[in-house]
Amino acid sequence: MTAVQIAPTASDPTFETHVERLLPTFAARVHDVDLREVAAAGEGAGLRALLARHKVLFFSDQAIDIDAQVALGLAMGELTVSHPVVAGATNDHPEVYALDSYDGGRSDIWHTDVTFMPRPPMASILRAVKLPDVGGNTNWVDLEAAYESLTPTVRELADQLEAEHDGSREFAEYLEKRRGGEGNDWDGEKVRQLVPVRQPVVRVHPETGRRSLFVNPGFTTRILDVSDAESRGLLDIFFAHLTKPEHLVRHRWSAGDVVMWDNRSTAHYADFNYGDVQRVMHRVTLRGDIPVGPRS
Ligand SMILES: O=C(O)CCC(=O)C(=O)O
Ligand SMILES: [Fe+2]
Repeated sequence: MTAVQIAPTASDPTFETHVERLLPTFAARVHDVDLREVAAAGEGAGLRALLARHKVLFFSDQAIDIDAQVALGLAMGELTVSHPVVAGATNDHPEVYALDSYDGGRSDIWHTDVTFMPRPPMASILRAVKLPDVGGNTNWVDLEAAYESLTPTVRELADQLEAEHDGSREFAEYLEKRRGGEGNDWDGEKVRQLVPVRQPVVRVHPETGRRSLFVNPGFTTRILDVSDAESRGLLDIFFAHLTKPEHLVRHRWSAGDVVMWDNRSTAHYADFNYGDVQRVMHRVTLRGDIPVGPRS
C-alpha cells in the first residue's frame, strides 16, 4: 500500500476540489483524502452530501481497518446492523457485513442493497479485505440515468407503478441456518421471516428530488396490479435500461480501496470470475428512509 495522504479537507469541506468525475451522470474518484481523518475531524456530513451528488465515490490507498470503517460510517450517519438476516462479521462488529466467497458471499446479480425491507439502507461503504489477483471487479449503474433513458410515455407509466421486492431467493437459506431461524433487529424489529414488500418503481431521491428507476433483478419479483405477462414485459424493459453500458462504471479493486454508493440512485453487481480463489469484502450500511414515489 502506498503512503496515506493527510486530508487537506479543512480548506474544502465539500470535497469538490478533490473530485475527478468518471462519467457525465455519476461516479467520482476522490483524491488525497484520508477517510480516517475525515471521520476524526467530524467531516462526515460533507462526504454524505458529496455522495448524494455523485452517487458512487472511489477512494484509494486508505489505511482503514474494521474499526476505522465503522467510525467512518458513524461519522456519516446512523449505522444499520450488518444485514437483516446475515450475522455480523464478528461478535464485536454486529454492524459489519462480511461478503466471503468461501461462505457463499457473492453478489453476481444486479441489485440495490436490501430493497426487500420496507426501509432499505441509504448508502453502503465497502472495503476490500482479500482480493483475487485478477477478476472480482464490481460494477455500478446509475438508476437516475436509467429512468431518464426511458421515453417520456414509459416514464409516465413507470411513475404510477409499484413492485414487489422479496429477499427470499438470495437470503432465505441464511435465515434458516441461523439459530432459531432468527435474523437481526432491523428497524426495531426482529426479522424472523422475509416478507415481500411493496416499493415504488420510480423513487424520488429525498435529498436531490431526482427520480430513479428503483427496481432490480436481485429482489424485484413482479410489478403489482398488472397481469403476469405485463409484469414480465415491463421488468424486461426496465432491467434492459438499467444495465445499458453507458449507465455503468466498473471498478478493479486494489488493497486499500474503499467505495461508497448511494442506494437511492444506484444498483451494483460483483463479477464472479475468480474460480475458487477467496475474495472477502466488508460492508457497513447507513440507515435510510422509506422509499417515496412521485405519486406518494
Ligand atoms: O462484493 C462486492 O464487490 C459487492 C458486494 C455487494 O453487493 C455489497 O457489498 O453490497
Ligand atoms: Fe450489494
